[in-house]
Amino acid sequence: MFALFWDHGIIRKAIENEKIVASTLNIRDFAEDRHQVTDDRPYGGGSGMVMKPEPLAAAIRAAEQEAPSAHKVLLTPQGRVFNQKIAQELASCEDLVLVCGRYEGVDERITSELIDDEISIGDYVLTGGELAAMVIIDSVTRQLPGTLGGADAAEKDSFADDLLEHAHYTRPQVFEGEAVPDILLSGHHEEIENWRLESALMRTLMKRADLLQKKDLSEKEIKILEKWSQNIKDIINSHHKKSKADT
Ligand code: 4GS
Repeated sequence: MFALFWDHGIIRKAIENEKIVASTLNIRDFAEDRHQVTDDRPYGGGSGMVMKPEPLAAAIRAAEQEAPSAHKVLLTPQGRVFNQKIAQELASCEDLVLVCGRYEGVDERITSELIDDEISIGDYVLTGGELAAMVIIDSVTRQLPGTLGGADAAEKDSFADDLLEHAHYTRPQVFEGEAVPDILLSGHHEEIENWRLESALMRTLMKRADLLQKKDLSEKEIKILEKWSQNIKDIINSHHKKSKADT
């Protein structure tokens, strides 16, 4: 699963430019028996299998040999829900060991004895932790200096400041009858920045009001929200006046 992941785009560049070093261990290779069994039936009965502790422990310890001070993360729906803040936190770790479970789950003694941190990429169930690990590697890598094409685009990202991105446009100027906003063609950098902030605020209000609720608003942002609020009040007011005049 990881071979394709390492081989494309920004992750590939990050590896080529030695911004990250990445490798995988297959838990199966740490099974002692001839059939390389890594799962077993759950104590207490029931359906589904559990990951055996011995091969998993051996694999984690082998990873630790490579990176003794690594932060060891288990990908599991039981974990804290991943977000940009956690991505930044993990980006500050020198080394990470990401443990991917299969089957119904891992033996609890692995979690309690060998794992530092449990992370979930969201409230849904995957067939394995590998995709979750890739999500984490992807978002953590792009936090590292020198991994993104542009002049550190990670700092301008949505979520870094609890705002969604402003609307984006590229050529052609008119696409299927819809034109690019004039202001973006004007060359007035300050007005363009103001437009982008207003666009970002509007999109966040419409699509993710929960983000705006918890955000630390700047003076400028409050001014914009107050302007909208006043506009809406004016509209409602004139509507009331009209209704009164009608009766
Ligand atoms: C997640 C998740 C996950 C749980 C792995 C059942 C196979 C599966 N991992 N975020 N066993 N959501 N893991 O669903 O990280």
